[in-house]
Amino acid sequence: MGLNAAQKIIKAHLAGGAMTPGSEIALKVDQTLTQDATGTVAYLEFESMGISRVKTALSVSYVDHNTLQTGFENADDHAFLQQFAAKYGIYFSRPGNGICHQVHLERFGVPGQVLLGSDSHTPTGGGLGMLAIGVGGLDIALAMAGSPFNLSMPSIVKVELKGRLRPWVSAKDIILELLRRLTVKGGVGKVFEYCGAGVARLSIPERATITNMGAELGATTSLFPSDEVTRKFLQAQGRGKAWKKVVADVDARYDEEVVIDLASLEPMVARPHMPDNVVPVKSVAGKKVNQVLIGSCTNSSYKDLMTVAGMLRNRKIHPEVSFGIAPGSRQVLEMISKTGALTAIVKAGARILEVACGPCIGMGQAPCTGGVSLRTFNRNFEGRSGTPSGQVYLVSPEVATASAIKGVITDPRALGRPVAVKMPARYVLDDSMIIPPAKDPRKVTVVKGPNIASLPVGEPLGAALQAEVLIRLGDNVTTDQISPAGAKVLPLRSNVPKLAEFVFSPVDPGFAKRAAAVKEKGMRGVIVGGKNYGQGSSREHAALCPMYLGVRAVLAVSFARIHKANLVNFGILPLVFEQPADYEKFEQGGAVTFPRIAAELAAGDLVTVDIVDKRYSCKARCELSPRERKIVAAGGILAFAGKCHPRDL
Ligand code: MIC
Ligand code: SF4
Repeated sequence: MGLNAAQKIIKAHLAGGAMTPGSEIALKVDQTLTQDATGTVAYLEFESMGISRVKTALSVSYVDHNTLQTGFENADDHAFLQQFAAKYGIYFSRPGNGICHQVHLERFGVPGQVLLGSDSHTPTGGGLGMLAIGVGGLDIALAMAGSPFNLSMPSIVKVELKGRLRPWVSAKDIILELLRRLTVKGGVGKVFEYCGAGVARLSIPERATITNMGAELGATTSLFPSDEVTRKFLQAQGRGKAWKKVVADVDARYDEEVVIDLASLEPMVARPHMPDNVVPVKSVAGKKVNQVLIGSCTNSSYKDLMTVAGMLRNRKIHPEVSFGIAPGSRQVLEMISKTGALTAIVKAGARILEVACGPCIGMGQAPCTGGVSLRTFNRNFEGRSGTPSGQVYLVSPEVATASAIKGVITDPRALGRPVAVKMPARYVLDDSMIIPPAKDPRKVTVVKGPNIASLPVGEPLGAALQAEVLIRLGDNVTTDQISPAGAKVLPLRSNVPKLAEFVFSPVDPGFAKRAAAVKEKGMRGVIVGGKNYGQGSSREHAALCPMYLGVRAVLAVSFARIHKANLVNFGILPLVFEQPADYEKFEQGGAVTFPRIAAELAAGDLVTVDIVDKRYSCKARCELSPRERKIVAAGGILAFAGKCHPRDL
C-alpha cells in the first residue's frame, strides 16, 4: 500500500513509535524557527540545558512581533536574541527583514524536511511541501538540543481540490470554506494534505496562505505536494538545489477525505469574532467599513501586494476608510517598490506600515470604537485588534481592497476584470539582514536587559492535591484570552512574574489576584473549560504564567493541541471530563480535591476529582502518554533540568 506525502516525511524522520493515528511518535527535526515574542523564553530554556551549540541542521531566530518599541524592553530583547543567536549557532533575521513565516518560505524552507516553529502559523512552510509544525518554546529548545519531537501521530485528511477558481476568488476563500465546513476545532489531531488537479494552478504563496490558516482549524499541520510549481519558486528564490519532489503515491491511503470544487467557491468572509464564522461576502455586502488592513503571515506576499496595487491603480481609498499595508518581507517590499506597485498603493492613500506582524497582534492600528475592520489576517478573536468593541472581518486581499475603495463591504466581482499577477522568474535576493552565527562564539557576550527575568520552575505533584476552581469558562477559549498580546502586554513576554498579572485579563481582570491569594493559602488552582480549550497561538506563556500563579490542573471537555502540550511542559495536568455533563457541577470558588492523583497518574487510571462542598465525586481522563504523565508529575520539563539529558525525557 502506498503512502501519502505526510506519511512519507514522517517515515523518513521517525525516531520512535508506530505510525498509528493517536499513538505517540518521535520525529527527527531538521529546522527550527522562533520569533521574538516566544523566542526569548525559548532561548532561556535552551540555555538552562547547558548545550553550547544547536544540534539542528538549521535554526533561525526572527524578530517580527515586538517591533513597536514603546520602551526599552523590546529593544533589549532584540539585542539578547541577536547575541544569543551568534553564540549558539542560530541565524538571526533582523527586525525589518520580515515576518518569520514569509521569510522562512522565501529563504530557508526545504521540501520534505521537518520544521518546528514556536509560532502556531509555522505550517505556512507546508506550502513548500515541508512538514512544518507549530509548538511551544520548550519544544523548540529541546529540538535545538538534539531531542526528537514527540507528538501524537495525526490522522491524514486528503483535501482534493477539483477544477479552477473563478475570477476574484482566491486561495483565502479556499481555507475560509474549509473553516466554514469544519470549524476551529475540526482539525485537531489531523494533517490536511492537499491534492487534485486544482493544486498545480496554485502558486507557492497561494498554497502558503492555505497551509498558514490551516492553523485556525486546530490542525497539526497542512501541506501541499512539492511539484514543478515548487521547483520554479525555489529557482526564482535562487535555491533550486533545495528542491525535492514530495508527492503522495498513486495508491496512497488517507484517514479521511474532503473534496472542494474550486469552481463553486465565491469570495468569503469570516465575521467577528471567530475565523470559522464564515459566510459569502455578498451576504454582508454594503456594511460600512472604518478600516482595511493588508498584511500578516497569511496574505502579505508579492502576489498579494501586486494584486492590491493592480486594483488600486488610478483609484483612491474611500475618504472614510483608514487603509494600512504591511508587506510580509523586505524582499516583498523591495520587489513592489521596483515594479512601481508601491507607488500605486501610496497614491491611492495607503498608510505604509512596518514590515512586521504589526496590527495582526495588536501592535498599533487598533480600530475606532465599534469600528468595522476588514483584514487579510488569520485571526479575529474578540479584542485582539486592541479595541475591545472592534468588529474584525477576515477576507482576501481582493475583498479588502474592493471594500477600501468603496467604503463598504464589497464583493470584488463588482469591479470588472480581475488583476492578473505574473509570478517573477527571479526574486530580489539580498540576505544582508540575516546574520549568520559567529565564527568564534567565545567572543560573543550575551546581555540580558532588566526585563529578562529568570524562569519559574514547577514543583513535583504530591500524592493528593487540594485546589480551588479559579474560573469556569465556555468553549473555544483562546490563548489570547489566557495570556493576551497587544502593545501593552507583549513587551513583558520575557518577564513571567509581570506578564502573569495579565492572565485572563480580557475575560476576568480579577483572576491573577485571586489565583495569587489561593496560592498564598497553600492551595493550588484549577481552571475549568469547555471544548477546544486553548486554541490559537503557540505561546507557552499561556501555560507558564498560570503555572506561576499556582494553577495545577485544567479540566476541560477537549483541548487544542499546542496548548495541551504546553500545559504538560510546565507541569499543569490537562484532564478531560469522563462525563461532559460534570462540567456543570464545577463552580468558581469551589474547593476540589484530587485524593489519589499521583497514584492514578502513574497507573494510567482515570483521575478522581471530589467537589468538596457538593460531596460529589467524578472521574476525569488523562489523555497523556506515560512519558507525559511523568513530566507533569515532576512539575514540568524544566523541573527535570540537571537530572537527565533532554534527549532522555
Ligand atoms: C499569534 O498570531 O497569535 C502569534 C502572536 O503569532 C502567536 C505567537 C505568540 O503569541 O507569540 C502564535 O500564533 O503562535
Ligand atoms: Fe505574526 Fe499575525 Fe502571523 Fe502571528 S498570525 S505570526 S502575529 S502575522
